[in-house]
Amino acid sequence: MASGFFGRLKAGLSRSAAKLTGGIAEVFTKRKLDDAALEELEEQLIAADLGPTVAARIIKNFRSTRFGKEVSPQEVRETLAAEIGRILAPVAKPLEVDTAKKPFVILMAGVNGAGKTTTIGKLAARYRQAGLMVMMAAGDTFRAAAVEQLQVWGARAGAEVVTAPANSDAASLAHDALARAQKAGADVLLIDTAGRLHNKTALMEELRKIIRVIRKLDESAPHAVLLTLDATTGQNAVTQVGIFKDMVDLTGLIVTKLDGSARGGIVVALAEKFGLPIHAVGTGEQIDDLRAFDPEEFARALVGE
Ligand SMILES: Nc1nc2c(ncn2[C@@H]2O[C@H](COP(=O)(O)OP(=O)(O)O)[C@@H](O)[C@H]2O)c(=O)[nH]1
Ligand SMILES: [Mg+2]
Repeated sequence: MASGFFGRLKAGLSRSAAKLTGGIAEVFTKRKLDDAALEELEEQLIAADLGPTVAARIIKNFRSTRFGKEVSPQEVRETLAAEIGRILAPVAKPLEVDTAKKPFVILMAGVNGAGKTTTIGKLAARYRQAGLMVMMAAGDTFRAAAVEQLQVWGARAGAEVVTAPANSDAASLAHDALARAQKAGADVLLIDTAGRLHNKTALMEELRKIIRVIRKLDESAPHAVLLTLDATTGQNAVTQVGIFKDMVDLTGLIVTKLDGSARGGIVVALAEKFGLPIHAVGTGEQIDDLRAFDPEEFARALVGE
């Protein structure tokens, strides 16, 4: 299973890796590591979405250990993978569901299209497979299609979906859903939300209100506040974390669409900048395309090892 996952992740990240390693090969074919080479490498790292801070740190490391030496692209890749793995290791934390909470409440935030609803469906399936009773709240009440989409995932995963009529208050729906989940003795409640970032104040108020009203039923809820990010948006994902962090106390991230994206490097930038746990990564649209985040494998896949 691990090798299957790695194969899939590697395939998914092949475009990111091609971008990064293609650049490295160009810079380093039979070449001494001098200032010009380091500068070019730094540009490649930034172009691969690792972010300026990570790029600078990697360059500093290369400079202190290899300056003036002839370096092969293979050596550069290995050093990069090791450095990236070190940056990712502290944030790779699976989401632990505390089954003493009945239910363990997960609030899912993120902009439209990031993959919130899909990820909720995948998480629900995973928890069902682990034998947990799962419920979901269709908190994106603005779009009828969003509610239907969650119902499809509910049917697939085997989880009840609590809905409300279109345009009704998301917070009162979340409240109802938690009350029902408590009554039913559910283990996990996943709350979907809208992601209309063009109206930041309204979105912030909505998310905060959801949290306020569910705390009337369970002071300790929500037990996780996750932000779903679309890797293909590149540096924009960094901006989004900043915005959502100001709205709510995020407890972790899920990065989607790493399959076929050329921007997998963004995960490294996110890890370095925020230090928030990265609980899982999305590698496709299917129900089992959600994987625990393994820093070493990710680092190796990213450099095309
Ligand atoms: N390729 C790929 N597509 C994804 C992934 N996660 C979600 N999607 C797709 O992205 C689109 C938006 O997802 P959705 O869950 O509706 O986003 P939401 O608006 O945040 O709820 C849908 O077409 C999903 O199938 C992923 O990991 N990989
Ligand atoms: Mg949605």
